[in-house]
Amino acid sequence: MAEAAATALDDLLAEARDVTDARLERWASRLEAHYAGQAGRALAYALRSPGKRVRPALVLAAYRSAGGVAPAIAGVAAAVETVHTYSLVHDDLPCMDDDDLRRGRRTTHRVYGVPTATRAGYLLVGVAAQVLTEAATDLGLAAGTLGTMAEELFTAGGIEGMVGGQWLDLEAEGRRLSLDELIRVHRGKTGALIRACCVLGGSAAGAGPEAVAALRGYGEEIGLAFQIADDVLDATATSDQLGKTAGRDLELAKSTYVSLLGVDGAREAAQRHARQAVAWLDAAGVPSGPLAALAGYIVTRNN
Ligand code: GRG
Repeated sequence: MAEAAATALDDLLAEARDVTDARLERWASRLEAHYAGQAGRALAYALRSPGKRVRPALVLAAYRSAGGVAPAIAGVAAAVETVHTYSLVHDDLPCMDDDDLRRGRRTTHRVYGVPTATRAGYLLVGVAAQVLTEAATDLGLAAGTLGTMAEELFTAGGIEGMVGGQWLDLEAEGRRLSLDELIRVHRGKTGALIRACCVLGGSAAGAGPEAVAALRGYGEEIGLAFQIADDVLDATATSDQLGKTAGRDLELAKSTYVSLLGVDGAREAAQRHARQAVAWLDAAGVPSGPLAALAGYIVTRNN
């Protein structure tokens, strides 16, 4: 039984990688053709970088838990991944985390220079909107549904979500945050986009308000758990395992779950939020199988 569940999770993660990579490859080729020179190459380099595609897996699982069956949901997954990719390109810039390594390769600005990588990051925000619009057309969604989904995705990526959380994170470097302040940073910087994956999946499937609320609650909890697990990995894994420089939080004197609660305390907190995530689905009668498996993976992953 446990073996079958592990295989199903592996299959879901592999499928999310395959279908998202295929969509992103299509956009990378188009953009390379459209923007001659460095800009097009930098955009394509970023879009082709091999991520784990956890966010796409959440979109697929949330969509199916709400009864969706169309393969074109891959386009919605690719739209979220495009926003995530832009955030990684900018996060690695010298004015932010100043990193050389991402997803096992040189960061975009190390290859193409800071001005080009900065421009490529901004351009990806508009590309994400195009990817989402194309997906909505492929799925045959009504304009109102696309509007709701676009609002969800770009609010999550904006000042009330990812950008706002990153802003707080940058301001907090070298300062000890309280747990409540840290939760605000994590929920914005990482949690908001992860929550959006779950809501977008539900909306694309035409889920009702109760199911969408449960998916939002699940996403909120699992988004926080994801960043707590990231804090643990930064402190315990190697750069080879992570494909990015390990130990950066300590170097940058960042407050993290590990600095506040220790590795064991952080692991326990991540597990608690993963359980709370699944409880949201169970309470609303939303089928939780693949989403529960993803919750388990998110807090036990080793990269
Ligand atoms: C202008 C203040 C300002 C911000 C711009 C840069 C930025 C927006 C936001 C940064 C958001 C960020 C990088 C949050 C960290 C999220 C995170 C845990 C990333 C790692 O995700 P994984 O493990 O990585 O899914 P892969 O590579 O597998 O996709």
